[in-house]
Amino acid sequence: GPEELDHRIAAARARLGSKLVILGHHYQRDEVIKYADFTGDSFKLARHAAEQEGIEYVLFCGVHFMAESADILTPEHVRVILPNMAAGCSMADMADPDDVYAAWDEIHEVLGEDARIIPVTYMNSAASLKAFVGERGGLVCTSSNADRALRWAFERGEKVFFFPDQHLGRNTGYAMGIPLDEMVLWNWRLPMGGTTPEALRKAKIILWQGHCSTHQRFTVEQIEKARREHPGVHVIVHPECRWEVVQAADSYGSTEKIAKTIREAPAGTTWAVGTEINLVNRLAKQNPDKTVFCLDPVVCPCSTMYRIHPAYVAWTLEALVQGQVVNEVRVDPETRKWSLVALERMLELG
Ligand code: CIZ
Repeated sequence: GPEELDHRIAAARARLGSKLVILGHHYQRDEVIKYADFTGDSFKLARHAAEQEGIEYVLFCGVHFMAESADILTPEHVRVILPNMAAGCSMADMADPDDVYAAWDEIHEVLGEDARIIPVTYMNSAASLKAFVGERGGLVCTSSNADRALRWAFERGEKVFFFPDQHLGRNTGYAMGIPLDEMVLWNWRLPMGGTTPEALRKAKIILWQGHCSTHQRFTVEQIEKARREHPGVHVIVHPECRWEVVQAADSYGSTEKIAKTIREAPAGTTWAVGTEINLVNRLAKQNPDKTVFCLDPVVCPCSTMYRIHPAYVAWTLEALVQGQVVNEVRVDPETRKWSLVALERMLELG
C-alpha cells in the first residue's frame, strides 16, 4: 500500500543521503511529486540537474527525453535513472531521427545547399535530434523560452526548421509577427513533406507535423462553454494547444508561467486551464482562494507521465542501495557532445 511504499522510499533515501537528488516534473501525479527535491518544468529541472554539486544519482520522475537531458547536462560520473523505462513521449516519438534527417536533405535539395536554415528542436525530442541541431548551428527550446530561441535562430538564419511540435512552433512564430501563410507544415509520411517548393521558398518556419495528444484535445468550444458557465473566467492554455485555442484564450504559456500567473492572481478570481490534469488539480489545491479547473471535462492526463508510479520509485531506489543501477538513461559520448552544445545555447538564453 502507499504507506509501505512511503517507508521503503524514506529508508532508501536515508541510505543514499546527499548522493541522490529526485526531480519531479509538473505533470507527475501527487503520489510521486511528494518525493521530489525539486519540481518544475523541463527547463527548470534541466537547470537543477546541471547545478547540483556532489551528487552521484539523479532519479528523474518525468519522461525519457527529460532524463536524457539530465544525463547530458550532468558530469560524466552522475547516473540518471528513469523509474519506468516505458515513460516516453508520443510527441517526441513523432520525430523519428531518420525522418528528420531525410526532411533536412529534401528541404536543402529544394532551397539549395547554402540556404540559411536554423534547426530548432523542442526539448521533447530524442537526444540524437538535439545533437543534430547542435551540429548544424541550432538549439533546443522549451515552452518557457521558445520565443527567445526563435529570435536567436532568426538572428542567424532566414528560416527555421522547427520540430517536433507544430503547435508550439506556430503559436510562437505567430506571436512574433510571422503570418500563418509564412509557415509550412512538413508531414513526414508524405513525399516532399506534403508541401511544394513554392511554399517552402516562401516559408519563414517549416513546422514538423507533430503534436501532443493531451494538449490537442482542448477546443474553442470548451473555452466558450467555460465563459458561458463562469462569467469573468480567465482562460489560460499551454502553447502545445492548437492555434485557434491559443487565440481564443486570454493568455497562454508554459507550465511554469501558468503556475506563476495563477499564484499571483487576485483572490476570488476564476481560472480555466488548458494543460495536463495533474498540474491543474495541484494548482487548484495550492490556490484555495481562487477557483481553478481544467478546460477539458473528460480530464486529460498525460498517459506516459502517469507511468511513473511510487512502486517504481521504491524499486529503483532500493536497487541503488544494493549498489545496482537499474533503468539508467545514458547518452553515448558523440551524441552527448553535440546535444550539450544545443542545450547550452538554450541555457545561455537565460
Ligand atoms: O517543458 C516542459 O516541461 C513541458 C513538457 C511543458 C511545460 O510547459 O513546462
